[in-house]
Amino acid sequence: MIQTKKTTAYTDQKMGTGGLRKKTKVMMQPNYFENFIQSIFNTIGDMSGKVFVVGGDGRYFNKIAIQKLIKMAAANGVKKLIVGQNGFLSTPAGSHVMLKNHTNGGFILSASHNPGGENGDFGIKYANETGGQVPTSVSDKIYENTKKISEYKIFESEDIDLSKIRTTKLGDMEIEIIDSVKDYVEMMESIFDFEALKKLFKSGFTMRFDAMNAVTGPYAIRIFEEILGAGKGTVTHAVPLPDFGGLHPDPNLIYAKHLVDFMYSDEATDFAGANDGDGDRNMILGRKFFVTPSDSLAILADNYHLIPAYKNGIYGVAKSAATSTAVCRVAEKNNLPCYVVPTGWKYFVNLMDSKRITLCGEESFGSGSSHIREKDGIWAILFWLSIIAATGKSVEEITRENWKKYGRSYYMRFDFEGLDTEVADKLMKDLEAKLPSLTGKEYGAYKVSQAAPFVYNDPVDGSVTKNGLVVDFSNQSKITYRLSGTGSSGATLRVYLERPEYKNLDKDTYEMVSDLLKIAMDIAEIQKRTGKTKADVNT
Ligand code: G16
Repeated sequence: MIQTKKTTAYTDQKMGTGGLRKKTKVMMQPNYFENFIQSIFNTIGDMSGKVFVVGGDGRYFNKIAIQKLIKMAAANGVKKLIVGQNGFLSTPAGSHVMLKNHTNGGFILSASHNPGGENGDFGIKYANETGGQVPTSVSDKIYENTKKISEYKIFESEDIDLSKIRTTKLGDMEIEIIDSVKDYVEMMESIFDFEALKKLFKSGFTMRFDAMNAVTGPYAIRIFEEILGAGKGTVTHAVPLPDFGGLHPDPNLIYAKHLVDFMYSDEATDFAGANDGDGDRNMILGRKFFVTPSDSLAILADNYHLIPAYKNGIYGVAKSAATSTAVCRVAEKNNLPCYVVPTGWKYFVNLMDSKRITLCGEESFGSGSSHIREKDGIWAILFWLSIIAATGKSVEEITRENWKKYGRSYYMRFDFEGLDTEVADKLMKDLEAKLPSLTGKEYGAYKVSQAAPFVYNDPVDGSVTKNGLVVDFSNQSKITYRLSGTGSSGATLRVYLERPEYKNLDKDTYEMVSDLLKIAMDIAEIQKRTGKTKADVNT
């Protein structure tokens, strides 16, 4: 039976860079989740004939939230939901299911790389018919609706059993429960040469994949261990747990330190990769070697011709403004356009849909292609394995060759976490006001050539987005400042440093950017304003 329930609006349901992300306990407040979902439905309007995909990364509150979502969809007149078995779908697998079935979009319940559990974070990624997260124009409308919501509709019924692959009904709505892994695996098989990868593992090549106790475990076991023959035990932390077993599922040098330590030990495998909570981020490691996400993107772009799906050519590449310029150097030499967008995967979607780009990526450990409209962690690892299989070279050799060919961008990100929101906002506002006065200023060997906010004019829909503040130096070095859009409380200031070099290719990254770090701290008065003498996380 359909019930209409009265509710009171919350005022904090504005989506950030990766959907709506909050503390799990905030999401679990009475009607909080329901209000947000109903506001999306209200924004869509007529729900008749609509088909959506639903899944999540298995974190705490997922099961309850998915049942609520199913019952609300039925009550709001949705025609059909396609739901991952047991409620599981990685973000890339979800995007693929959306595109494959020509749906109206979908919901991936995940706070991505943020920690899970009752005291962790929960999130909702809402995608439209593009298979990618909605543009700001749509999320703004949803936000307006969240502020005036007064009732929501829900179907009163028993929970739906999601454990079996089958088709069932709730009221008039059809529910198709699908294998969460199968479609994704088929897509990967259509992009990469799996026979070549099988040969690679047969030759004795070793790898470790860390699923960080999150959603990619079952995908990775199927692909790496069962199909490609990488051997049992290749996939670690393979069972998705509601609290990710206490791991912070962000595959970087800090939160996947256990994997980094392993790869710098004598037991190291030839290759290692890790994914985040919902499977869209990736980290690439070789023996005693870490590949920065910016370098990884440049290397993928330089080797697209080795992959069956891209061998006939790619349209172009794109990166976020905070990502290093390495990929654009590759693009330039290969006569490909290189677009620079604000942080947030949604900005790549228009470029893919209009066939302007094929490959794209970000410094935040995300890379992907137009096979879907989200970044894709396992895809990135298969891409790297394919380069290794085709060239017979190690991760380190491939990376060093790329530096020799195109130059090396020494690159680091420094995060100042847990800041008071007002302090952080004021820091950015005052810094922006100060930017024009910086041009021409000299800081030791560094001379400011330009300082301005990053402004993006979307070539497809004409929208204008301002995100981040950029200080460029005459030696091509760059400082970018921005506030994170994925936190669940307080503010995080991210400071991104890049120093391109064409001769000094074997230096220590931290040493190479330490002068820039001092300049960045100084220009933005970080210590004075935040009390922090150093960043909380360096990646
Ligand atoms: C999300 C977006 C990414 C973006 C990242 C930025 O990632 O999908 O495109 O790069 O947020 O995070 P922040 O605003 O904290 O720098 P994810 O993996 O969290 O969905």
